[in-house]
Amino acid sequence: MERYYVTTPIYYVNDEPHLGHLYTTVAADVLARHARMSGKEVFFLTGVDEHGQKVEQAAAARGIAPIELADAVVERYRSLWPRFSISNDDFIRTTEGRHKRAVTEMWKRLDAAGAIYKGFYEDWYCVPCETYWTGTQLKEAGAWEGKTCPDCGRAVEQVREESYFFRLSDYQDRLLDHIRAHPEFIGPESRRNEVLRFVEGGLRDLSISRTTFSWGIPVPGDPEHVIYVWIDALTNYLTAAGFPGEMPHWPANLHLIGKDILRFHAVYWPCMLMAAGLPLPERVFAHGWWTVEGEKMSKSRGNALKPDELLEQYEADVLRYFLLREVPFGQDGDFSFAALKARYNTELANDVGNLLNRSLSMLHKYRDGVLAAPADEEEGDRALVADVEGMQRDVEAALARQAFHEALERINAVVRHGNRYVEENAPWTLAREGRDARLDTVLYHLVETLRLVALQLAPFMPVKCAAMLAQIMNAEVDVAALSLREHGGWGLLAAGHACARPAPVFPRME
Ligand code: ME8
Repeated sequence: MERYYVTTPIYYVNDEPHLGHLYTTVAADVLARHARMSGKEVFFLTGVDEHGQKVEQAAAARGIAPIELADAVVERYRSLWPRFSISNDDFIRTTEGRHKRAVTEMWKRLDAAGAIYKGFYEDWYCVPCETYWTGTQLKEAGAWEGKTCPDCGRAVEQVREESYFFRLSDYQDRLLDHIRAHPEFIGPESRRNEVLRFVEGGLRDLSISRTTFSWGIPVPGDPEHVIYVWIDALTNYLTAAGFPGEMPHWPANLHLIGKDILRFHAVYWPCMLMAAGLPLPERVFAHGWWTVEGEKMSKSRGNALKPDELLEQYEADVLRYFLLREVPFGQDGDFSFAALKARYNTELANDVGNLLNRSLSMLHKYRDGVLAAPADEEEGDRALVADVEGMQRDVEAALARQAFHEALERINAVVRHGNRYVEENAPWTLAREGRDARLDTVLYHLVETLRLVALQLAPFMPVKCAAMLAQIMNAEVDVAALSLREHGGWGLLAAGHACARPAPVFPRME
């Protein structure tokens, strides 16, 4: 069976879950659900990143031990995801024993390959970003005068300490070769170019241990040093796959991340894997950044949207839909309640909801809810069937490129087609004129279109689609067990099948 291994980043426990975390996780969930429906053996991983100076400091500020802080925040993530129908197969914590073993083994392999040496580290460090900057980089960014972080603008501090280094520079050419030979390795295209330019500019060896704090995994044989949090964190993708044991799921098919952590995933991570003699992930895709009502989300502004609070006002599926529909995946976007309501009312209430409601209402009004076999197909019927079949191919292709917005737009096009088809065929006139065969054909085409639309929407809105399918199939439908191969063919609804009475699935938002 074909495998599909997809990951989200593991989220820092010094922060509470917010809209950005939800975004990546929902996107990965849609791909995981779609891959399962396509018959693949899916491994979908998410989790939390618990080590590092930031966490140590956040815990100290609250007067608790780092692990206490981590335990509390982990629960926030763990309890949140099921409320958004997130179907992850594993949830990793970097404080788990399996992860410590994997990171320790990773270090040993890098060391055995001659990729690690001890030296002195003299640089500028941004604690909140956990990023090191050279003096040159600060000058280039115009941040030298104020000694501020080019990314976040906060103060950087100078450090000189003994440190282990990873020979990143040794892998520059191999990495360039790999990126050039595998155009699909980094997406979207603009990010790929960004990484190419960065690597072509020259890679500097990377400091990969710290002695100034202790909340981390110790360097094997030198416990004064803890392993740099990014070496620790990136290795999670291997840990969950079984490293250093058998890894049936590795290499991952897709690391889904935000653009903020692209360099770690598309430069450091592949070089580490090359050094350790392990295969590289197939693809890293970096999506864009959400602002909220035009403003950057931040702790200091206190405007970070909390997913659990959003649930007090909106259904999870509606949020899932909006996040993936509103912004072309890969670009930045703005979250606003006005935009959410507009999208919902236009595309879900007016288009999908209306098509479902009017189709099932007419079926009940004219045929007591029972479908008859379609008779003489006309040009317009065939066009609708062709559009539905085209949708199935196009959605598949769009999701293979992580183009969620295109997939949803394609599904919506079929829904609009369905609503046009109702107007063009005017079933009320067919009923009045007693054109029974024609009426049966039109009603059949409508319900079958709706069934296949619901099937395509199921990875995006599992709960809403279960409600749609419950009415269409007149039975409870387990969306997790849907199969595109088994249920995706046109014409599977049998003559004589009775649909349930319609009940609004997408009532208008006022
Ligand atoms: O970076 N818009 O964890 P993190 C969109 N622990 N996505 C956003 C976002 C926004 N405004 N803000 C955050 C870390 N994200 C590391 C990862 S992986 C080996 C280690 C999302 O908690 C986006 O996916 O800071 C981003 O990459 C991630 O949250 C960063 O989460």
